[in-house]
Amino acid sequence: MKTALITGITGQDGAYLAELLLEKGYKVHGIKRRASLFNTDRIDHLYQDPHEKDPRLVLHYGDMTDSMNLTRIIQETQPDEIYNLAAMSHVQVSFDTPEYTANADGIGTLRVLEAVRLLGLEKKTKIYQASTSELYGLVQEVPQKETTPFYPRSPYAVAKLYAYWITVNYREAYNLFACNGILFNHESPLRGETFVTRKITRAVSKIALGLQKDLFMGNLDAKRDWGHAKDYVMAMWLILQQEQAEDYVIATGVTTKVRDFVNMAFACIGFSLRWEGQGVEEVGILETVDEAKFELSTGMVGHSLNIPQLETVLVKVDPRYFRPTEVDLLIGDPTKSKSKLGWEPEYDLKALVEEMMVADLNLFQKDIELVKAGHRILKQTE
Ligand code: NDP
Ligand code: GDR
Repeated sequence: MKTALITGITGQDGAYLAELLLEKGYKVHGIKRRASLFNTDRIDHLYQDPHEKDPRLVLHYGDMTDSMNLTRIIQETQPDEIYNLAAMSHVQVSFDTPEYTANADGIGTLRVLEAVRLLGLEKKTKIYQASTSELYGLVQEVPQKETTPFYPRSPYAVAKLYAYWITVNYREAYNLFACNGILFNHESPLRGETFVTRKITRAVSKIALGLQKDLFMGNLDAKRDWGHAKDYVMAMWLILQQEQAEDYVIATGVTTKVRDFVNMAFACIGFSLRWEGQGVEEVGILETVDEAKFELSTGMVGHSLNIPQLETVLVKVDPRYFRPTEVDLLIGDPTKSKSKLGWEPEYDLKALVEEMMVADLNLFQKDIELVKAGHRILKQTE
């Protein structure tokens, strides 16, 4: 039985990867942070009672800023594969917490690599580093591939640039099997609530259910190459199953504007928007409603009173969500991963948006029931 250690197991990718590795018969160790509330929602369905004999999923308290802790966990678990997914992963928040981001995302990666080296595990342990398309930043070349020069545009991306190169350096200097997966944006119903796709699918679901009036957005013109997290964790695993340690771009090769993601989410509930104005003045206005689709998607037959009136402004721009430096265009070239890893994504963007919308509509429908029964107070704004 192979043993894997996942840092960031409580995050979106950690949850999908843990599920995949358990399916493949691995023993999975994960590092979680101590928090004042439980923070394991995404992996609770995988939980195994530690009192049972030989549980295949084991969680350890730890933090990327604590090298002694990381070294001890690696020594105790003796992993065949480490997936270093833990990071302060929000680009905008990294402008508010640049030093912490550098420590956790940049030096944190060094701590993992150095622990493997110091423990003499160079020949045993393979390391996957969660690198990112944010490294490309200011456009140098499109589509972006493994050889495209980097130009990071945020404290997050700069920290990840250090992590990328220290991974390459440990591979070259110490012959570690250490690889960067340069993953473009990937989303899912498990995506953190403040990333743009999930923010949109949650808000559109709440608007559909009459729980929210409008949606405030930042830069609607940014373009992203969005895939599904489930497809992307498969690529992580494939990267560590190769003979040679190499770096790979994982992307769909299709780019879409944030505004079009908003349109696609509203289309799932039968709404079409008309966009007027420019920059901070831009608004998305409800132009038509397909009532049959609305009723089908929300299950609210006979309750169509929740449908806002035509010509209502549903989307506004709030400059608060603009970043000091933006990444305007990301589009990846997955040729190498397709040919060398045999990786093929199963989801396209339409299927991804639909899955996220169905999940969020379900979530808030359940919330409404809990509120009605007096078990929960629903936050009106976020
Ligand atoms: P999430 O933000 O959903 O998850 C991040 C994980 O890291 C969480 O488990 C979080 O714990 C943990 N974490 C954060 N800081 C620390 C710390 N100091 N010590 C220990 N654990 C910590 O990210 P994703 O799952 O989306 O992404 C996984 C990785 O891939 C990240 O490194 C991200 O930067 C990178 N990436 C993501 C892409 C994407 O589109 N999703 C694209 C390219 C790269 P907690 O739950 O307690 O917050
Ligand atoms: P990103 O993801 O910065 O690409 O990083 P995010 O979803 O936060 O932003 C994507 C684009 O949408 C624009 N945008 C908004 N973003 C947010 N969060 N909220 C808004 O209201 C909003 N309005 C417009 C942003 O300006 C940006 O252009 C993600 C993270 O998962 C990183 O960890 C990962 O490395 C990269 O993807 C690849």
